[in-house]
Amino acid sequence: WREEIAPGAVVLHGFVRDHGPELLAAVNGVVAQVPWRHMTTPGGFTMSVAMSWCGNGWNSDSNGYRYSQRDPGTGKSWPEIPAILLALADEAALQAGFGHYVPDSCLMNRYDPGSKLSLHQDIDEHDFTAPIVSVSLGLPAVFQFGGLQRSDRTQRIPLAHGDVVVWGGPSRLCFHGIMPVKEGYHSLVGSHRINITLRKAL
Ligand code: MD3
Ligand code: FE
Repeated sequence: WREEIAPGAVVLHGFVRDHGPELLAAVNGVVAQVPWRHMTTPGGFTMSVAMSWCGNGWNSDSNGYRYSQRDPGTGKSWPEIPAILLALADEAALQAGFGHYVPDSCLMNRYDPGSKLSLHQDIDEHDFTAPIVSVSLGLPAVFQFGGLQRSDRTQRIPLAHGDVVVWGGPSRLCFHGIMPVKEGYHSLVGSHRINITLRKAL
């Protein structure tokens, strides 16, 4: 079912529940080319979340975060966004009321038990008018969703395997994070949560 948790933030519960195997195959195809890696934050901390990506890729170093079309190491373009992810992003954005959607960047986050993502804003994209589509697979997690100030109170939203959330309009710049993922086992994904976010970055 469809649930609006804040203006512009729409949860499509179970939207991709029946497409787990194809989505996981798409993730694994990308990961074979861009292996999971733990990035360093601009503050010098190693993230507990492992990341991979396709489309415009993600770079974090002492200069902060930045999107780039190519791997600065090899000069090669990052892998293309798999067709199934483009189709799903378009369908989800339409269903959530944002119209047709063509993302140019896809970040994949892998959470092992204990991994978390601290409260932050996504402000490195060039176009804040475009929504972000996120897909949750595997172990469940509790999403923290706040306001435009770090100190604003947060609501906690459980996200399960197959849930898709579209974040646009006034929710686009809200602080958000993921609470530490609990130990567990998912029959398809194993002991991980995988989140896929599709964006217009450049
Ligand atoms: C709300 N990832 O990669 S996805 C991230 O589950 C990130 O891996 C989380 O936050 C995860 O930056 C949450 C949902 C999400 C993504 C972007 C947002 C929620 C958002 C931007 C604005 C508001
Ligand atoms: Fe984020």
